[in-house]
Amino acid sequence: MITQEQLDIFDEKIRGANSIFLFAHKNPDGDAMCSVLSLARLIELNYGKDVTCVYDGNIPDNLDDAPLRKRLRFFEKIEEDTPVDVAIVMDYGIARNIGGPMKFMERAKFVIEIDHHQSHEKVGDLCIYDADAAATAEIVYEFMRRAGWEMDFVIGRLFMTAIITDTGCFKYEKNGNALRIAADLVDSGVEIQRIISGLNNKPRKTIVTEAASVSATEFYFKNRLALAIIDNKQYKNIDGRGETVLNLLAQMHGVEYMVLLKEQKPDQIGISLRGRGRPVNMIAAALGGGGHEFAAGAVVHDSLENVKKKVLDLFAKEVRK
Ligand SMILES: [Mn+2]
Repeated sequence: MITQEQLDIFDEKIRGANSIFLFAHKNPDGDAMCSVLSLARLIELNYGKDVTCVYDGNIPDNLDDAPLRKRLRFFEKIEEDTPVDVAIVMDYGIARNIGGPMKFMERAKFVIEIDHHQSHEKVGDLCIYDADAAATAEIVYEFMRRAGWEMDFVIGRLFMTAIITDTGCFKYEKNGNALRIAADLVDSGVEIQRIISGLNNKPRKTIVTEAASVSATEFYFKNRLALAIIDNKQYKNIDGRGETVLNLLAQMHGVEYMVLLKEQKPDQIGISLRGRGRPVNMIAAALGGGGHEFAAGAVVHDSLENVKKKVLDLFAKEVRK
């Protein structure tokens, strides 16, 4: 629930700011990126203020065609001593996920956070948080409505892109809100099909690598857990996520848990976990990560072999329950 007090503080701080920075988690996904870009444009449209949008890590290739994509600047390209009056950090989960833009947050006079992650760690002076939102963009949309801001078609497309990516095309919606917002956006002229085909533009090498990883999937616990691997040699071919791998595994009969291990560096393994109606966030937490109930992840600094054993040991306890 967005309160009048939150609206008032936000309004006062934005009005008084000359330098506003927006960012989300490192390696932004569709929701992280589009939440930042939609709020940036809303502030420009409704307050006439210029904002700076920054990121760390990589943005997946399939978001190349998203509106305003070019407005995001790599954090190292910003001049070191740029003052920050207000920093708005979005869709980040825990502080460690913020990465490079953390330095802007640390020297900001006021920090606003907007998030929907279950593993949420409060870092801001003003916290706008809703664990029931299927995407951070949903909170931005609600905030916009409550504030009575005007929006435009570009903002509508950004909202839809965020909702579609974070809900996996509405599969992971948590209540009717994502659908209600989407319905309003469709009424205003946003075309779901066009946004989805805009997102279907991964490089060939990514799909080929993801398909090969699926072919080599290993199965455990009477086929209830499917585990796929992308080794360090193949890792450069994917956009950092390997979402297609997890989506394909989730289509297999009988599979309840999906695990993807990505060897980002020889001793650094990215772990993506998905559960079909089965929580996986506590396993991510046990590995030092976090996320959502049915979609979570972690990064562990150890060999691929050791991480695989660790993950399977954790699941063994869970599967037996
Ligand atoms: Mn999100």
